[in-house]
Amino acid sequence: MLDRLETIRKEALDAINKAKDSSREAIEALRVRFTGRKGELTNILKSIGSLPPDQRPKVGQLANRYKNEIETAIKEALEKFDQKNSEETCIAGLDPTLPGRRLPYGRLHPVTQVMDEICAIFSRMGFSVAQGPEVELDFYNFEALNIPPDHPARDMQDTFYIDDKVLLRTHTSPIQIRTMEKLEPPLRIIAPGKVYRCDSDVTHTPMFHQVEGLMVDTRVSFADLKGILTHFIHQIFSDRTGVRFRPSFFPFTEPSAEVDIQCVICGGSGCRVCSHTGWLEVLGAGLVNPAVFRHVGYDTERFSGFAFGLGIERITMLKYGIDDLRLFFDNDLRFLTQF
Ligand code: 2NL
Repeated sequence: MLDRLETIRKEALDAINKAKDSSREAIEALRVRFTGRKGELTNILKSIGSLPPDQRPKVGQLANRYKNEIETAIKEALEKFDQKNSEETCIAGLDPTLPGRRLPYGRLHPVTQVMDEICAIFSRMGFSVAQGPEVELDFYNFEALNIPPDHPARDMQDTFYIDDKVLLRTHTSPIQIRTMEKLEPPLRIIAPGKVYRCDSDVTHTPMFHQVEGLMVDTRVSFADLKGILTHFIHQIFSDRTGVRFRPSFFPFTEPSAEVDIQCVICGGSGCRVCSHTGWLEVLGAGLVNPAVFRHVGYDTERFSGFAFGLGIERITMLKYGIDDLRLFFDNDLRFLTQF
């Protein structure tokens, strides 16, 4: 039995010595073969009980000593193998101990960021965000807004028609018409979204983004409109930005106004961006034309309201000093990651 132990010890240490450079698996296999649950040395330890009593202490001591010796040799062989392996990898230009590369985070498009910011400003003033379809009926896009059949906006040159009654919405007003059909006043909503116009050049894209707003209640006045829009401009630009309201015309509002801000580039002294006027047009607005209320069944004697609309790309360009609309649509990460 003692000879058998000596043989196993020698075989094991030789085999470990040979396997130490080959693979982790080969070294692991030797552990199984010699000191595993059914390993050669383990079997001897298990069979000690059947030996004559006077041999048991000697064989037991020796078997345990060799078992420890073999286990230590295997442990060292594995450690050496791993160390050598990682040293070679490092020499090959790879350091497996370095932390992994982070996956690049995506980010929101600047137009989306400004759209979210506009929604947040109006949310704080009690407006809810409304949504609606991009493929619309002529009724919601034009007729209910008091836009006459011969209006230039209805022309094939300006609007994408799907058939004579169905089109891509040219503004987000149809969202507000649909909301008014469903809900009674008082109402305070903003309607952000994509809009489509058959127009494409340096300063126009066939799809762009708009936010419209609508407030309806008893006794809503032009003063409410001025207060809300002035606060909005002070929030989105700066509370030192000058604001002015100029008379204008829209079929869906009466009276109507265009809202200018003091030029954000030159501060009002005159530059190329503001065509040397010191002012920039940023919003269209007005008191809702009673003709619109009649289309949605609102009582024009009891209720009045204001509405406004603005283009998000334009606001984003002014806010960040971007001079070319096409940058929003190129999807160039060198541009998009600056915001
Ligand atoms: C502009 C002008 C405007 C509205 C949009 C509106 C909506 C309803 C009723 C009445 Cl449901 N008006 N929207 C009103 C005035 C102006 O947008 O220049 N947008 C860029």
